[in-house]
Amino acid sequence: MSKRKAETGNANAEFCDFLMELANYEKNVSRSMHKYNAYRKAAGELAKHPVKISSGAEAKKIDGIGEKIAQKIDEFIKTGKLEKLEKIRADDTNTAINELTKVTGIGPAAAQKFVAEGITSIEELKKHPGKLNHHQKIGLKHFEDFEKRIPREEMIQLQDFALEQIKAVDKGYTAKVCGSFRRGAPSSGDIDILLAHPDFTSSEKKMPNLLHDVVKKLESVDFVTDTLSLGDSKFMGVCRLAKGKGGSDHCFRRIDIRLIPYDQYYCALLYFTGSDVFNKNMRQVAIDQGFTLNEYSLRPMGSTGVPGEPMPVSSEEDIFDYLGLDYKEPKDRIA
Ligand code: 8DG
Ligand code: CA
Ligand code: CA
Repeated sequence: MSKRKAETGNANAEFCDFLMELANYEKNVSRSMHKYNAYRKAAGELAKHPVKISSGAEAKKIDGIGEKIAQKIDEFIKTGKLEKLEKIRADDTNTAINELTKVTGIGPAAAQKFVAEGITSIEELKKHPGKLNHHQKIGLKHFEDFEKRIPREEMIQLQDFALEQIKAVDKGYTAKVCGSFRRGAPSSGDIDILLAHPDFTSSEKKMPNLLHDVVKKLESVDFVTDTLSLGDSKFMGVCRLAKGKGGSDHCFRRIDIRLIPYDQYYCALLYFTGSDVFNKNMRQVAIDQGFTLNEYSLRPMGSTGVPGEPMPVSSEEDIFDYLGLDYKEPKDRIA
């Protein structure tokens, strides 16, 4: 998941913002994933609610919003702030942990360790390069750039360039930019590319070269500038567009490329298009309908609790169909 705030454009953005701030506190500081998920779900539901909520009681009618969150909404409407958040923000340890987890490669555990050692800011981190692994070093080097969201216009340029290079390696590749970009977001946190090739299916042995050849190509044209990690099927790295008109430099951007077995492409496409709250809800529908859904497949659950063979899937629509759902366009996949 990206570390930046979600794109706005919803009637309840104010409420979503404070719920996400609480969610991040639970994830990074309290390490309570349960509360983190509850706040995130509430924010997701509010984000897709078409009108602005005017009271906690009204919010409570929405699925995923209980008494405690309703009370916070009332407090925020009445006072314009939240006592709990004010306290969280006033605590130096909390703010330090939050700050450090903004660096890609620094999770809550690493951040807490740094803070315990007295490293409490990005500036302090820069004085201790020896304590950082490769991923964290690159994250710190490009910290300011990675904090910036990528405008849609630049996302389109990044997409066009990357996909053209991929096709130049082998016309057989299928490649698509998913994540928030595919959902039509006005800006994105990073570039998420799904890659598939008919030669590689889930019954074949791994074919890491299909991924590695693409990464090498993108490096050779000075698009990919750093590697954070490279495995058989997943590349995490940094890229940058060549100088724009007038020679102005573009920012360094985070890019993820995943190689997906050809027969699992549509389940992966659905998953990596998100949003993650939408995915969570869809997985629950699958369970309710007697299936199990993940980034690889949709499988019927037998009475013994053992999933059966994957359903044949040749489009995202197929997955919605099996679950008895109306198809949702990517732009509508909020929650
Ligand atoms: P953003 O980059 O613009 O901030 O948003 P995003 O594109 O929606 O988020 P992302 O963090 O880049 O993840 C891409 C998609 O992957 C996301 O839309 C849904 C799916 N996804 C989940 N759960 C998780 C997860 O825990 N980690 C990651 N990396 N992706 C996830 O549903
Ligand atoms: Ca993304
Ligand atoms: Ca991503």
